[in-house]
Amino acid sequence: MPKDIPVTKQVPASDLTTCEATRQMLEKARKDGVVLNLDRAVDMKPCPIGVESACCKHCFMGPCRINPRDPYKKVGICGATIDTITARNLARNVATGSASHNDHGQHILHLFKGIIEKSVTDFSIADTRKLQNLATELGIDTEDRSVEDVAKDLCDELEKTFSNVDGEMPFMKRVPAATLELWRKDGIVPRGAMKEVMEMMSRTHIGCDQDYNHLMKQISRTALADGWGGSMVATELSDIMFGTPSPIVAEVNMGVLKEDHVNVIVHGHEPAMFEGMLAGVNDPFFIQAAKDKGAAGINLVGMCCSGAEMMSRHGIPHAGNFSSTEAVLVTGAVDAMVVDIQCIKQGLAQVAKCYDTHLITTSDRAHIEGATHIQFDETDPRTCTDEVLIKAISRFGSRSQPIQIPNQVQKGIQGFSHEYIEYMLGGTFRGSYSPLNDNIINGRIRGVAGVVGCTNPKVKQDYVHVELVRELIKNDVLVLQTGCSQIALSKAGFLTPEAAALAGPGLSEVCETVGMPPVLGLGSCVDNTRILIAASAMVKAGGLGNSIADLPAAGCAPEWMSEKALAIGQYFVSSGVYTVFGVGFPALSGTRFHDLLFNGLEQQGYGKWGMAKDPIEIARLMIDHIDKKRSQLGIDK
Ligand code: XCC
Repeated sequence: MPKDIPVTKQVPASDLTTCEATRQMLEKARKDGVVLNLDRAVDMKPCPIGVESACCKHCFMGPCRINPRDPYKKVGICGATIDTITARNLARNVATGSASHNDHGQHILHLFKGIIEKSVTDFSIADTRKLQNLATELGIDTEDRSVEDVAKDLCDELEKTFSNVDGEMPFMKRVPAATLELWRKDGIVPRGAMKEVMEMMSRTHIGCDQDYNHLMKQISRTALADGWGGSMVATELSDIMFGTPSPIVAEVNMGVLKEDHVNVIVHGHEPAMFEGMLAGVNDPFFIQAAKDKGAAGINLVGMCCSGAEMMSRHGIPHAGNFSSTEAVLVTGAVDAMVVDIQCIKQGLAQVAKCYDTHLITTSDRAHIEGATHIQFDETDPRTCTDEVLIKAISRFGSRSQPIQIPNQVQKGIQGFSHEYIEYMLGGTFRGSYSPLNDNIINGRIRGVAGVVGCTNPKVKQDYVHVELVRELIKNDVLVLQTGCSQIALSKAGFLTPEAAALAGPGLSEVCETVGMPPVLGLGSCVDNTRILIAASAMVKAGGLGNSIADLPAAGCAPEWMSEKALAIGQYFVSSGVYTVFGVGFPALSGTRFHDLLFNGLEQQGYGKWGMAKDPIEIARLMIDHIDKKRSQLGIDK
């Protein structure tokens, strides 16, 4: 086994994760002399100034470091205050997060265009009804027109999401009037994503925008260009091309790997390569090739967000979230891990080498030193996916590693698109049969919480996600989930109708009547836009105020780690949602910029940020906010 870089200290594996499968694999890795992310995290001492975002390295006169205990005692060499420094740092985090989702969305649009123009023939339009509905919503004439004509107009319209340099993004048509009015008044309606990200980067250059209140506006605009822009394009067009999710049973955790099968894991974010792999593994030629090597078949499994998306849409099994992607390779059972973009740790290359697993990159935007690159091309997907399968089948035939697969596996119901939630809860959000708004107004459901986002080895894996959600549903708060958080709760068994027994009396009554779990999984991180759409539909259905900020709702990313999470958090705040982050927050408490984020924005009519580390404390903050909104709406009892 190749030598790994050793760590200098270790703590018990059970201190690092509540995921039993990951714990077992971490123990095994240690015995094997292999170092995983969870151990590297213990060994790392994050910079105490950087963690407070009190350091500026936007020019080379510095880096300038501000003392977090006395932040107004000093300014940077250029004179930048702590507020400017922190605002600029957050601005660039949000710009990166927004760029990531918009890049994803633009790729999805490109694929859609390829289908319309027939340069892409391996994919097609799966949901024509959604296509027509979306086109109508965006003001495109659909009457007596072919699907192709409507699709072409929709494509042209959605292109503006990225390319506009002025005006308003197409999806502004979906924003509740009062929310949009506030954005217009403050000049933060996003124009085009490329424009917003470019302007954000330009304004944060040394000596440019140095008023944190003014920077805040562009931070909001750049974040809104993510949630109501590229992410929404990604979700909506992926549904149109690959099918709109509806409830489906899927298995989660490392026990989905099968010792007697060729195991292929797809990890990343964009659905096209994964969809291509799905076609490949069902090809009788490859099934036979696997059997010829002694395998019972080919087992295709997902991880992280593309896994969450494929699980929601097709019930593909899911092996685990962000903190488990290295650990899963320690099973020795993974014949190939195929990746595209985002959240793919470079450490995977070394762990894959130690366990003789093929790590295969497929996107021209993400190569990894030590991995094999096989370019995925939407116009010819099989060239890539066939080569991946040949490598995986061949590795199965010559497996040299002892196999140890944790037997943890949990079934759950996935695939709650916003369309399905609307249908399930009464056809409209305020209707005659058990609709969501009525149940909120009558108090059976106290409010709605979005619990989303990553896992972060600074906290025990999955612990904050699970304990937070447990407390929320106990207090009759309906929980909507995406991303790695959804996987944490799926592993813990909360995405089952039986979990209604853990809910408070009101929520459990609704769950039992409708036959739904108290925790609804909506998909990947771009699918957070389903929460925005559901929130808008709740406002428009009436009875819960005029803007998203009026809703008895709150959001949380309890174990966040990525810049995308900051962009998502900010677009929820700017849309009107109180959003609590766990782990920590990159702004210094007691500074003016921190006060703007955590108080001032709410006074201006937006949502606001919150931060707490303990799950019960996070739940208390969210429930108090929900109760405050209920009382403002006059529906508290
Ligand atoms: Fe990445 Fe999307 Fe975070 Fe998971 S939740 S760690 S961003 S994979 Ni999106």
